[in-house]
Amino acid sequence: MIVIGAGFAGLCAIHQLRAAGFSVRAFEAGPDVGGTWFWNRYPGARCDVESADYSYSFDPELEQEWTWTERFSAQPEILAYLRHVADRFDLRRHIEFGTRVTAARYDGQQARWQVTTDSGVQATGRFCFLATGSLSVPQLPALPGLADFAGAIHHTCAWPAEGVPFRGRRVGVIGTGSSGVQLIPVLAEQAAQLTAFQRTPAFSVPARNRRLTQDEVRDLKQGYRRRRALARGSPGGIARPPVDRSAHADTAAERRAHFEARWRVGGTPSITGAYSDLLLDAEANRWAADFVRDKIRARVTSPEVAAKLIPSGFPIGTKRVCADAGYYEAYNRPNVTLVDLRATPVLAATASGLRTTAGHHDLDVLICATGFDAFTGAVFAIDIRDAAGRALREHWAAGPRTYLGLATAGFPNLFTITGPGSPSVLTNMVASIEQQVDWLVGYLRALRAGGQRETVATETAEAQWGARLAAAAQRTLYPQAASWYNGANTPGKPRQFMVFLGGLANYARICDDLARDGYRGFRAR
Ligand code: N01
Repeated sequence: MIVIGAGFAGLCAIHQLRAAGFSVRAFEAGPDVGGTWFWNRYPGARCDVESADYSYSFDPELEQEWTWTERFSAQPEILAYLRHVADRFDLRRHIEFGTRVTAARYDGQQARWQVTTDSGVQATGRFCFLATGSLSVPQLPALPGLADFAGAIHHTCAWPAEGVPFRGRRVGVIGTGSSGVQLIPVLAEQAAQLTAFQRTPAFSVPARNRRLTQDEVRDLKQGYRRRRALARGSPGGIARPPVDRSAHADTAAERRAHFEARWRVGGTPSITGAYSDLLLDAEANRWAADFVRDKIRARVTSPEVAAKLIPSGFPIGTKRVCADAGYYEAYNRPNVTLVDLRATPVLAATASGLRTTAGHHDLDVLICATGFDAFTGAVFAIDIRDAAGRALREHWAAGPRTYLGLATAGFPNLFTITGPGSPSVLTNMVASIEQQVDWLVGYLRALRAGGQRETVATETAEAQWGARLAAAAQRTLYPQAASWYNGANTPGKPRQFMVFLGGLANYARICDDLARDGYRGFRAR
């Protein structure tokens, strides 16, 4: 088995494949394990899924020996966890670090993948797992003059290990998505002057992170089995049952009280998960959005600044809701300025800052919190070709085509973990990763038992899955936003909703039914 990537998905795949008796060789571009959690080490980086859910369930001893300290773990703790997992299960010996896979070619005669790396290493394996991450290829803004900027430029996802000094400096942040929203309040406390360049205001809700008490840690450790079962049976892969009530079932006062109660609890699903139809019904969505807009107004002292921060033009939740700690309050500080790029667009970077239509902003450091070429960026970074030499990039030219988000017609023995077309980013990623890896390992065991060495998704299965994905998206409000869920954030990318919206439990049921039905949709030999 070839595994590409050693983040949550890669480590899980290595562990489970090895446990099933397969030999594994893994490649990781970074110098250590961690993937997303290795690279996104900007100040304030923190998960928006609760620590207790955002962890592996495959080993009860691991659950008992690891102690999460906060409700939502910060990046250093998650990275420490992944390092611990790699060491505890002796996974590192399978991984070649600092080695980027540049090409993968299928040999139809041998039924094997041949991969090439930037260090000149070649390897072959019967199956190839792309554990390359949904959000791992950063995007820099295409600004004229960026190369002339004399100060330091950093993307949030390529943060220097030694950190970046901000004290006494004039710092600019472009981008106010999840990364910018986490970073800005931290930088506001350190920088002499912070200028946030905002193109689209995000909806952000308080994370309400806090340290876990000893009692909570004890209860968590005692309750893991129940918690995991609940998470697996839920749409989001988290141990909280979804709300099964329409927003229309409540009066305006009841809704307000319900939103208020959930606002006090905090976290990304607190508002958009408050009712079952908030992402299906425009009016219900507006009630939720207006509630958050009122909260933003209340959090920002200047009505002019608040007006710039109020999101509009897309339903709440159709671009990812951010979870913050003091984001809006940061704009109440005298050293923080908000630049609305829709009113005053950036014209160019200069040697000493950014020029907008309203004037020049002097900067010593520029941070790009400008997001990722999501889902397909990391796949296309590898020149993947089928036995006839046809590139996966060509097969996906009009948008990614997958069966179950796991496999692609014409590309045998190649699997994407949390790939386009799977529930992935709209669920707890760790739960989704484990479900997919376990299911695939089950399939590979079945193939081995049957003496089969090749499997490929059929064109029909792939087309039907694509139609199902698109139909599911059309039933929701999601297509109304220009987001990285549908490729709109990447210039030139085809617009296609890339997430299966049926939820994790439903998806797992579909996968299990197909398995019982002889892995319908795959052709094996
Ligand atoms: O990236 P984003 P992110 N000029 O794409 C702006 C996960 N995550 O790194 O919306 C000016 O969301 C862009 O503006 P617009 C999470 O799933 C999770 O913040 O395209 N601005 C937007 O404001 C998240 O959704 C956590 O108009 C430009 C921002 O940059 C995903 O990662 C923390 C621009 C990009 O926002 C990505 O988040 C961090 C340009 N040329 C990340 N190009 C947590 O768990 C882009 N922008 C909490």
